[in-house]
Amino acid sequence: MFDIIKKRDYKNDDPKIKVIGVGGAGTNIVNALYSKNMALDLISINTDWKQLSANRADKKLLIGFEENRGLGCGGDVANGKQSAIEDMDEIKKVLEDTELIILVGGIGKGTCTGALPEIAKEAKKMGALVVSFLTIPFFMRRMSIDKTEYALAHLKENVDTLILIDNNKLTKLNSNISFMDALYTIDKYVIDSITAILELIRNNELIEVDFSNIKSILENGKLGTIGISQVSKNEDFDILVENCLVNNLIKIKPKKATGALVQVIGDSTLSLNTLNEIVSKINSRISDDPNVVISAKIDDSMDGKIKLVLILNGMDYEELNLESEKIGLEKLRH
Ligand SMILES: Nc1nc2c(ncn2[C@@H]2O[C@H](COP(=O)(O)OP(=O)(O)OP(=O)(O)O)[C@@H](O)[C@H]2O)c(=O)[nH]1
Ligand SMILES: [Mg+2]
Repeated sequence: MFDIIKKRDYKNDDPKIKVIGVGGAGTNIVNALYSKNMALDLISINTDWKQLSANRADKKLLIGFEENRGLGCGGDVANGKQSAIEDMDEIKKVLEDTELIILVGGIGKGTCTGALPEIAKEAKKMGALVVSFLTIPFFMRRMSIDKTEYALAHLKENVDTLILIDNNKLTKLNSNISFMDALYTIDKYVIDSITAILELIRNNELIEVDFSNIKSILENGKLGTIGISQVSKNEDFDILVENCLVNNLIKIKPKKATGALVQVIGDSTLSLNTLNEIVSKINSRISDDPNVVISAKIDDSMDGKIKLVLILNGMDYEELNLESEKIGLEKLRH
């Protein structure tokens, strides 16, 4: 167990943000975020000492040593859950004094599936806004489906906005994709999304949004998705919006979205008209009376291009198409 070794570069009134990776997949993503040097605290929580010792997070927490001697959970969900409960006092210290907690991990084995819902529960209890990025495992075995059901059922009440990434979709899109490329694609999506959330919170010179605006969208947001897309400013903005909605890794029904966070980034020629046009295209694609927060930023390096970050949520579990009517979504609705 180590203390925070590096204080991130917060301005005084910045909301405190922590990204917490849980288990192998989650801590790998935290590791990749490290080199981006963003103003957030990076925490890795794992039952596997070897993986943790090679990790570059600001704080690393080994949990469940009594249970498994630092050797990981070996896919045992009960062990992952028990590991979190055993070390909850240490976990609470990590969660303290934080406005936004982003939990990251891969469902399918023991640590993340078992421990992450317990960590989420505590984070919510402590009053943080909790957003989670989770990958759904390849459904090669019944056991993966059971674990997915377990994780989703236990997260439902304890996460404000849950962003799922379905590995099965990835293989459907490209059946020849190598395992390494699949992991890379997923990791990149999560990293780009976290970067976009951070940008949205911290850098909006043109139209400011404050953290409470953002919180009003993400709070109790159920299922969410993030799309990022870029076009040249002379292109059709339908394409810009459509590319944000066609999230390849999980199929969404935007018409059900009740909340939208919109960020538009362009060079200094970005006009109010352009913003209006983009927002009205988004409005026509989502539910009738959505809660929409808009922010805009000038970045001269965009040089004639327009970038859109679109976070939607409020979609219910019924709207999930997990490549898996196979999984008992019925169970999750109650
Ligand atoms: N995207 C991504 N997925 C990964 C990575 N490493 C593992 N996974 C997947 O994430 C799921 C969970 O695996 P791990 O994170 O290794 O499991 P764990 O939570 O550490 O659980 P235990 O090893 O049983 O303690 C599996 O479906 C893996 O295939 C990674 O670096 N990136
Ligand atoms: Mg592991």
